[in-house]
Amino acid sequence: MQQHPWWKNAVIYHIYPRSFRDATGDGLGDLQGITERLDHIRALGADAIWMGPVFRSPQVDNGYDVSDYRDIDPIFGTLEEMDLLIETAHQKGVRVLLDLVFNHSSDQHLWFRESLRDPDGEYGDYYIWRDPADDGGPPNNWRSFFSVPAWTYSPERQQYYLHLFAPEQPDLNWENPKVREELAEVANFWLHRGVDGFRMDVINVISKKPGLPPMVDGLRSGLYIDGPKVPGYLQEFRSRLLRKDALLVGETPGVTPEAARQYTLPENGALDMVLIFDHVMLDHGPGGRWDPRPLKISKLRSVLTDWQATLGEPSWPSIYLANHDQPRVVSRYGDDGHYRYQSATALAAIFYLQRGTPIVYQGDEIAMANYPIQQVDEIVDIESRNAYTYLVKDDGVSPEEALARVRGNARDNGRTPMQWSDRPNAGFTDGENSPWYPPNPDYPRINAAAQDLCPPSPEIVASTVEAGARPSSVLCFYRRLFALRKSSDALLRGSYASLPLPEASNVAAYIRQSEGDQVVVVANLSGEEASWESPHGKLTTLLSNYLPPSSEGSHRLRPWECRILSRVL
Ligand code: TEU
Repeated sequence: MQQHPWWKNAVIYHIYPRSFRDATGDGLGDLQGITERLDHIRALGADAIWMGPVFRSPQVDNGYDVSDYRDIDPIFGTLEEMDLLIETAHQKGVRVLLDLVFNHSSDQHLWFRESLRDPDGEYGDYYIWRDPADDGGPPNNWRSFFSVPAWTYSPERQQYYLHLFAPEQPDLNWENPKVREELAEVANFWLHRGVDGFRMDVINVISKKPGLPPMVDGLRSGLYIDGPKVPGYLQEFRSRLLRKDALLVGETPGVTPEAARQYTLPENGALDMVLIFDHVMLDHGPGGRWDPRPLKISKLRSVLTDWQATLGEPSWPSIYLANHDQPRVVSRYGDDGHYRYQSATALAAIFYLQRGTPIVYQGDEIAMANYPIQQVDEIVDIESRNAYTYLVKDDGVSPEEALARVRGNARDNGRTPMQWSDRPNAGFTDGENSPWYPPNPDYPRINAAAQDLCPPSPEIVASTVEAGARPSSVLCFYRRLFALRKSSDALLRGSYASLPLPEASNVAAYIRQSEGDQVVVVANLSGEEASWESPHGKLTTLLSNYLPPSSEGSHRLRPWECRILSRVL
């Protein structure tokens, strides 16, 4: 395994295709739109794109229910347009990662239709079927991630089938070697067409505990999270790939530190990186995602530090602020009002300069905010809508309270159309058709075009922008941040060591270090002034989100101020 492969230096840009750019004018994002906007991605400093699923799908879960793994859904385009996207991206120095949804397919996939029709046929054992329990009910008490029971009865087959997500997303049976072979062949079909790797959806739930024992206290870990055969399945999968250097990033909800290390140790030949979840659950109350609580910075600090330790050498972390399953980070953990620029840039700096590969979710580079959901009909995402329904139906929560609890964390918040300009529909679509989801009403003010006027100087140091000038835009800051990262051996390869801070402090700080190069990163993650003990030595400002930057040795941090300082001992 190469010591420092391309993806350790890279920045990955995460595209939610249906909301990125609609080039055909039907109101839905498409492959042509992605090809058309690759320059925006390249200018950010990104070296690869991860595209959410664009395969044929009934779109029950916006493409995470695949009915044909080898074809492009017509709403996104054609195989030829995918080939053109891959070719154009490569010409621009951008690698392409697809999103493989291999824990489950759509219930409209041929395999499932055949499995249902002919239990003894070739596909009979491609899914997880079980006889009813003695009382005629489901085989066990498992609940899905989407609030519904995890089993659905088929009168045709007179058995239940397992689905850890929606009933329209039956779990594939990875115990069946034919299934594992089929899925490796799907991956090779796309590698043959030139893709460079994959994000693998919920890949740590593909192995279920033998006997499918009952769930106790709602615990999934060990039951079907990080199940016993996940490492072996992944090693076998990698061994079958056309390209052994294909990048494999596993999405691993609920992954334990031990399992994450096991999946990413290079000698294990499983995954290269995992997408962890601890930092996107910090505002979950006892009732989970739909029982939100304010974020405690001390908890965020320890999560960041703990996972940097867990995935230290020789593992390698991925780093993300948000994605299509999460609310917008500037609304969730920052301040999408007065300190929007400062909080968006401070969060980007403290996250993305850690050791690991940054993954930027579309729209975060311009600080897009949550959609102002006022009524339940504006919650169209299946998981979020189910959460609302079951809060009212099962938990006896009032509709008003249920809306208040769901609206802030609903997945719809991060799925509104990308805001390209102040043109109608945020420049997402030029057609007569309205976008599939309305753009955030703040798009005339918050859009890429309005932020694209970065100071001419590509230099990194803040001083290239006249002292006292209004800070540049979030987009310009992101560009500088990733240019700085690319220019610094400490930030690319260096070690990570957090700086101690009092429990009550809202500051986060760490030092990245490689031979002779030290970079100190500090951010005040609050809207109040804060203080910190800057480390001794000669400090020089490389980048700040305030202009003029504070004096290097200043212990004072303004609201949401971040500083990136080089340090010479
Ligand atoms: O999400 C995995 C997952 O854990 C989801 O339950 C998600 O994290 C959830 O919203 C957290 O509350 C992946 C995809 O990213 C998601 O879009 C799909 O809906 C899901 O798998 C099923 O394929």
